[in-house]
Amino acid sequence: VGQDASAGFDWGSYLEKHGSLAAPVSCFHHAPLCVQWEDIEVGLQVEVLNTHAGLPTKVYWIAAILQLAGYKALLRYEGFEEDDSHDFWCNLGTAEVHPIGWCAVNSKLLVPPQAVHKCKTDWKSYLMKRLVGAFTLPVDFHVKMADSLKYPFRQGVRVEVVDRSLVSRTRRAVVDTVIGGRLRLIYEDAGLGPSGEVLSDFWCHMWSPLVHPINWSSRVGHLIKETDKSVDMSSHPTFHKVFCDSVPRQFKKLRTVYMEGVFFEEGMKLEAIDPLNLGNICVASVRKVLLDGYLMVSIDGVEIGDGSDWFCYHASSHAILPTGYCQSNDIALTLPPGYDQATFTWPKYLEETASVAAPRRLFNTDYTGHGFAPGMKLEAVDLMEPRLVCVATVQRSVGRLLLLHFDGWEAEFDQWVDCQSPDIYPVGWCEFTGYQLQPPIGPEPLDEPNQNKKAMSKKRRR
Ligand code: MLZ
Repeated sequence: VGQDASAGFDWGSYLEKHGSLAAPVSCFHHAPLCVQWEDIEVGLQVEVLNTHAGLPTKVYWIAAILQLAGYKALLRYEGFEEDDSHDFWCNLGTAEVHPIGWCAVNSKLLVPPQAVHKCKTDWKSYLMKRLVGAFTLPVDFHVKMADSLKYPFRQGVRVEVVDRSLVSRTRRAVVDTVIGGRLRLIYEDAGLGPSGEVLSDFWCHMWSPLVHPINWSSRVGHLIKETDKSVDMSSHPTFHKVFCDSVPRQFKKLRTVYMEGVFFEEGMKLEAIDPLNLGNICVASVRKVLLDGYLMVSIDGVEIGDGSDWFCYHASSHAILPTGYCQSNDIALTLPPGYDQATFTWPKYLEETASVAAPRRLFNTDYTGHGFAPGMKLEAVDLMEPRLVCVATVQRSVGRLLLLHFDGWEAEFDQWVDCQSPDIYPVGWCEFTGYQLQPPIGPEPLDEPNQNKKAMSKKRRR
C-alpha cells in the first residue's frame, strides 16, 4: 500500500474549502482511540514540535487546539494570539504532540517560533499566565495509542472469507498484511502471475462479517470452495510463514439469536441491502437457514437460478430489514424487474408470490443513536473494491443506516452502511495507520453543475 495517490490531498484545506465538518472520532466504535477521544476537545493545550524555530535541534512549543476533524487538529502556537496566519493542521495520531509538562520531564527545550520571539521578552511569565487552568492531552495518550494499534492477526494466519468470484461461498485464505486492523487476504489457491504477483486477493477489516475462523463454513453449513491443491503458491513469501489457523476468539462476537420457535424460514420475504449494489435496498427472500443464526438471502427477480448469487447475512445484521422499512423511511425500495414504484405494495406482492413476510420481531432493532449527520466527512471503504479507502460524505442518516457518497464519484457508487460498520473511519485514519487514502476523483469540488460530467462514470467490473 503506497502513499502516492493521496500525496496531493490534504484533509485540512479540503474541509476548509468545502466548509465541511468531519465526523468525530468518538462516532467510530471500532476506531483506535475512540474512547480516549471523548477527552480531546477544542481549547486543549499541547506541546508540539516547533517547526518555526530556525534551530538545528528539535525543540518544542506550546499550541492550542482550535478545531478538530477526526484525528486531525488545527493548532496555533502560543504567542500568535489573534493571528491565524501560522495555524496548521496536524494528525494527533502521528504528529509529535505531547501533554503539557512532557518537555520538562524529558529534558526537551521549549522555544517559541521565531516570528513571535521578538514580540515578547518575558516568556516564562507569559506562559505561566496562559497555562493556568489549561487542559491537556491525557498523560497515557501515547500508551493508549500504541495499545489501540495492536491486532490479534499477523501474516500467515489462515481464515475463511467470502470468495470474491462467487459470493455464495467462502474460500480459505492467508493473512498477508495487517494495516489498521484491515487484512489483506490471499486465497490459498489464488495462483501467481508471471512475475510472482498474486492473482486474487481480498481486503476486509478483521471485524468484517465476511471473514471467519477456520472451520466456520462446515460448522454453520455454508458452502466453501475446496482449496485447489494443484495451485503452487510456495514461491510467495507469505506462504513461507508458519501457518496457523484462526480461532473464534480472534473475531467479533455476534449477538446470539434464538432459532427455536419462530425464526426465519426459507421463502420469507424481507428488504435487504444488495451486497453487490450497496446503494440499493431491495425486495429479497430468505433462501436457506444455516446454523448459528446465519441466513442465505437473495435479491428477488435477478437471481441467476443456481444459487451462486445468494449471500450470507447473520440474523442480527442491520443489512436485512423488515418489509415496509423503506416506505416508512422514505427510501426508494429497489423492486424486481417488471414492477413499478407507483403500483408496488407489499401485501399485493406477497399474495402474488404466495409468500409471507419475515416477522418484524426477528430483525435486530438495537439502536442507541449515533453522532453522524448528513454532510459529515469521513474515510470509507469502497466495498466493491475493498482495498480502497476513500474520501466520503454522509449523505443520509436513517436510523442506524448511513448512505455514504464517495466525493467526486457518481451516485451509483453510493453505499448504505451500518453506523457501526468496521469499514468507516474518521478523517485522518489512513494517515494515522499508514493506509493509502483515495482522494476525491477529478477536478474537485464539483460544485458547478456543468462540471458534474467530469465525475467518473465507469461501470463496475464485478
Ligand atoms: N476501477 C473502479 C474504481 C472505482 C473506485 C471508486 N471508489 C469510490 C471503477 O472505475 O469502477
